[in-house]
Amino acid sequence: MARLNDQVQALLEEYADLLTITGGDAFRARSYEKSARAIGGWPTDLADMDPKAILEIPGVGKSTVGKIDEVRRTGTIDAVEKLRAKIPPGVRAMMKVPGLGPKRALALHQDLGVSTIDDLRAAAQAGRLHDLPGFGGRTEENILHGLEVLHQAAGRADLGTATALAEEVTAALSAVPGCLRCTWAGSLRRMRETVGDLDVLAAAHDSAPLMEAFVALPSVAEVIVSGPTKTSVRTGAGLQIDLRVVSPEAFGAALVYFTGSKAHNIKLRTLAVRAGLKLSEYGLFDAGTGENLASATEEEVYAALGLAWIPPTLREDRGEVEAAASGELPVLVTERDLRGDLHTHTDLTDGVASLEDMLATAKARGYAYYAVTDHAPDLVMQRMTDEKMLAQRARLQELAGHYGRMRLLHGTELNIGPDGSVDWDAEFLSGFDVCVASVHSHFGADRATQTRRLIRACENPHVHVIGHPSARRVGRRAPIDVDWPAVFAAAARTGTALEINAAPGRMDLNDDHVRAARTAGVRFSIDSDAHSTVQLANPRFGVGTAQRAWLGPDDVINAWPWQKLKRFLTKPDL
Ligand code: DGT
Ligand code: CA
Ligand code: CA
Ligand code: ZN
Repeated sequence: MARLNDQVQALLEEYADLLTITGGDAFRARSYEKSARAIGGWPTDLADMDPKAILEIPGVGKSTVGKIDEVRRTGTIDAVEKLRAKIPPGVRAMMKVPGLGPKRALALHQDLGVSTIDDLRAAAQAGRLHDLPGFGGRTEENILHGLEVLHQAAGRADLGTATALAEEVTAALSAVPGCLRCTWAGSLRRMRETVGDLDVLAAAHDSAPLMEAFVALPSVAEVIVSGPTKTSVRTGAGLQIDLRVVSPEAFGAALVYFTGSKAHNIKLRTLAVRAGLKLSEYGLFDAGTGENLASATEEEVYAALGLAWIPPTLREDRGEVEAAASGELPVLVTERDLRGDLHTHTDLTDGVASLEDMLATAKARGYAYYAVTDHAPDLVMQRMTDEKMLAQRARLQELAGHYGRMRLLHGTELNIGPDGSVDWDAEFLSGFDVCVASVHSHFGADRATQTRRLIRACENPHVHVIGHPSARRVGRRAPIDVDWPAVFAAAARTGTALEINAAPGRMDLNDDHVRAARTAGVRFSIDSDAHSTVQLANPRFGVGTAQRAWLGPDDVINAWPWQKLKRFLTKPDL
């Protein structure tokens, strides 16, 4: 099961949305939103906490404690169910369309009788939304974009959700007597940004105890098919998990096969055929004699094909097989290479943990440096002021040396305005050790505007990193429309790093963009964008993206020692 915290967070966020659109008390809605975030970011699983301890989570009151108890007992919240029932399911689906949002979805339903996603698409395509109040400019186009984003993500889980589930399932199965190996394969092992289903592989002489334990897992809601070699289930959240149990002698070949990708497997099989061999999920065989040449480990299978072992994140048939054949596989950046985090928040803005708690968790990660980058004042709802920022800087100076060798950097996350300008004047900006600058508004502007905007931000001598450059939200918001080659060239020319934002809901830049940017000579920063101590563990997901783009430690500025990073943070005169 995912943490109870995540389940409660999702329900409370939905409750806040439903309250807002059904005309409920806006103050109550905001307070539920706040407790939702606090609970999602709380490091201890709610399931292991008593009500008194839960009440001590900042932003959590008695009524929320009652709702948490309800979720624990029933899996849902009655008040949420009641509000859900008031709104037709098609309209609730429309509310999730990026670019439309809850209020406009409800208005369309009430004024035009548009009550399904299909109605909405037809109306937008026919240009019928154009002249409605609140639908001006590029709204119609953005809604069509949003429908595309939803379609691509349909039924797919983000990397964070999928990883948590995979860890839970493989830990439970590994504990079953007779289980010799258990790991995940498929797109999750390749660390794609979303995962269609989970593929779990186990080795045992007798599969029955594993299959029994699997279908009895608490997160399993439905068994789709069950047999001695393969069982498929669906979780309560709707994600499919396939478990395959193989004999230990065939584990390596099965792991290669079920890790994929399909394109990578086809390439391997072609290679095998040319050498007079046959490759399957059971092993690599001599096509003539049927002799088993390799099957127990992945290394043996690759070696018998004349290849070095290929890291799963590369297995997409993008040149990795050729590189493995000629001994030219890249040295990839790993999570252990990361020496710091350059984009993090505290409860001074929208984080849910204190500065001290964030620092203590960062120190435990073994970092050599750590930047606090709370939001800047142009994001009005964050209520940042010069005084608050300077007080935080003073506090950081007091804390210097309190966290071992970890160097504390004072930074900020600036807002890139529609014209490419950022918060504060040059003098104030020069007081920061590091500035991340990100797009948080005007997502619908046209390509020329967005491109100019990002290039101008790169040209700003105070901006070191462009945060979540495409501003997309996985499955929820389309990327902004940008001439990427032009922005990559500007980032390279100005010595501005582009972020690989590792929050699983962002994953921004994505692997394709990172690959193109690297070719253009860009450097990257793999950041957590943590708003809680738990999220400081996000960088592992960004490392997946970096590896998929073939990045090595030299390409990543927060894999550099402090002295080298320090030089990078002094931008060249343009
Ligand atoms: P997903 O689940 O859509 O995110 O993507 P994958 O890559 O996990 O795909 P999935 O679950 O359909 O299959 C898992 C792996 O099994 C896949 O990466 C490669 C292998 N596989 C599945 N079907 C085929 C096939 O028809 N031919 C070959 N060569 N391999 C296959
Ligand atoms: Ca899969
Ligand atoms: Ca599958
Ligand atoms: Zn941001």
